[in-house]
Amino acid sequence: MTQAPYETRTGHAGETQQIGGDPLTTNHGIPFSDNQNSLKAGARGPTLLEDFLLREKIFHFDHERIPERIVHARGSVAHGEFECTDPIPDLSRAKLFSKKGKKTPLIARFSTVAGGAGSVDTPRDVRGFAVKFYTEEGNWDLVGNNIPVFFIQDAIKFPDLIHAVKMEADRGYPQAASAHDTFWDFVSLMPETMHTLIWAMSDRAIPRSLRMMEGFGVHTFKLVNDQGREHFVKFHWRPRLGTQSLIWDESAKLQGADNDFHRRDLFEAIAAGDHPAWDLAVQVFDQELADSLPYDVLDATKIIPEEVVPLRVIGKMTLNRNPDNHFAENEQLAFLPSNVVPGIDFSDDPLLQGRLFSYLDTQKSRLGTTNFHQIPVNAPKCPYANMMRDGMMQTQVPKGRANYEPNSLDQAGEDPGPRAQAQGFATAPQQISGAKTRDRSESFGDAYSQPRMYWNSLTANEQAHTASAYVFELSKVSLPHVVERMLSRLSAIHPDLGRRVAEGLGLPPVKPAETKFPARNLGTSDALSIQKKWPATLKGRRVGLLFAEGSDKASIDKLKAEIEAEGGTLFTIAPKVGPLKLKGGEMKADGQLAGSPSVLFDAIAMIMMPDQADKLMKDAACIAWVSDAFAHLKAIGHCPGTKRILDKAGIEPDEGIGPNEGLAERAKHRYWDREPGLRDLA
Ligand code: HDD
Repeated sequence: MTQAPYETRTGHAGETQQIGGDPLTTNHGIPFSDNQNSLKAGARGPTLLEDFLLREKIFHFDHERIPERIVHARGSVAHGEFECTDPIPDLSRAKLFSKKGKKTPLIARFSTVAGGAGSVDTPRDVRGFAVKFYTEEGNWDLVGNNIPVFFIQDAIKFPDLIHAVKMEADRGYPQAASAHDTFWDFVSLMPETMHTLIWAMSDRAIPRSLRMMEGFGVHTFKLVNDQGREHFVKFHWRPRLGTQSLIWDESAKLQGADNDFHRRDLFEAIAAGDHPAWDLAVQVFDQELADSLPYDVLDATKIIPEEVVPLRVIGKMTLNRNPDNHFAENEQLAFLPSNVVPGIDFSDDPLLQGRLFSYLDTQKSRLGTTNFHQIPVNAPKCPYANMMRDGMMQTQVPKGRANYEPNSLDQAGEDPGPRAQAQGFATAPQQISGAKTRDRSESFGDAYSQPRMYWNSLTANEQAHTASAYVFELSKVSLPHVVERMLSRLSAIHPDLGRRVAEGLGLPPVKPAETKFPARNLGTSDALSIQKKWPATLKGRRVGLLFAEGSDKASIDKLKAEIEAEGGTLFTIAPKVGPLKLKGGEMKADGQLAGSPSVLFDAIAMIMMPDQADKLMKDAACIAWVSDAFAHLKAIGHCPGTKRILDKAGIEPDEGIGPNEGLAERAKHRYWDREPGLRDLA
């Protein structure tokens, strides 16, 4: 084969029948004729050492895996593009922001943090939100999360944080869960974790879809224009589908229903041409504003509320192409926060500074070579040239004698190689003075005011979810002193929070933890709540329809058209997938009831004749289907024949429940008001 390795096709030659196009060859290009049988001494005899085909194939298989990422091991990727919608040459000389309409290719990777590569998609966890922009001036990697703050302030604590949250060192569990002793032991000893913790206990940590998450660069970065003028900046991604979350019981059940719920959702949407999009917005401010804030902008455990520094949308990311190969484009994808382009620079945030070191290092460990930048998904799409040479897996063949710089080989008429350019990246000059010390600035000290602001900004329903999440997690902690210490921290955030969580655990209230920096009142920020911004839309959402033999096909078609007209999709489910005979035609279901619980959908509907409904009511899966949808606060549509199923499930009608007519409108919402009557929340 003559294609570059990235484009290498897998041949499909069978023993006797040629299925694909290319001849099946070894890795060295030798065509071979039998991929079914090893070389043996007689048909029933031992395998011969001579069998280089067997040896090469098994050798390669034995070495197929590389170490998974130490954090963010499980992720989903998609290719796309960034379009500049509001150029900012006055703020940054980065070319990707220079012209309206300018497009830059990119790849995005969304991930959970704690679980391994094969773990589930919907645990309570922070989500990674990493974007590699292949700009004309090299790669810019914006390696952020779906939560705008981080657990710790200094990179030196990162290994401790991750050791504490991952499965426990002796027993190797729990996988992909923070609800265990070591995590809460560590965080309860580290007040700086309180702000990110309260975000992680809120619905932010159980997103409905990767397409419905906000993203944040977290740190304060710098923008630098071509006069060298600097501004501080924070980066935000805003999903065009709005920010939406699951509820806890739903996310837990989804882990059984579909481990790949988020990955599948992203892949299927892109495959269907429903390309998810985000606005890229910046919060830009100067040193003077930074100095006026009651917290330090270099502290990654703090946000700057949008009410203080508004967001300015400068571009749009659209994800429009699925990966061709999971290993090549996801496992081998390597992000480096140190990849910035001219016009973007780092701040002195000590967490960011440590990250600049860590990511380069981890790529060598995972990808085995300093030449990982040559892997196609990591390689810049612009030319690159330097005097770095050789190393394991060098796939390029540099020409000429010049492998050092400066050189004067051009005077002898030879190629002297690349030279530094004045317009290339130059670190923004900055005066630094100070004693060499391991101190932490006092300005990083306030651990409770912003968590209090977050708590105060949530709706009553979101507060109940958050307090209940603390109760759930702490109920899994077997060390009473850890629970007590944590309760004292929650009381320091807000007395109501501490009291509600203690009550939820069946414990007496605990006095607020002593601190030099008690919580101040920073007011509220509506932008922090998901529910206050929840979009009324069916776009990107899925309605599950249960039908059976004899259902009215015209009613099904009508409902499908209504859902699709609003941008949603209808997924049909029947006790057997069929094709089933219907009144007015025949239809095959998309899924079987037993394998398609209602957690997979944003709303449900039923269309059935009364006799079929009577039959189905005896199936526990059918009752669970409707009662779960009800408990997960979803809209339910029924027809005259199926109302009896709701009655059997003991479902009290409310505004989310009604005939299939009107479901397309009702399905745009979740019914938060239903929840207090259903669930004993803290
Ligand atoms: Fe990190 C991966 C995000 C702090 C060390 N991190 C990783 C990924 C994301 C983040 C999204 C996955 C990238 C991918 O999809 O391949 N990390 C963050 C954010 C942080 C942060 C938003 C704080 C604001 N990270 C952080 C610190 C350190 C690391 C302080 C170490 C000192 N992170 C790593 C790592 C990983 C990583 C070990 C694992 C795999 C990788 O880098 O490529 O180096």
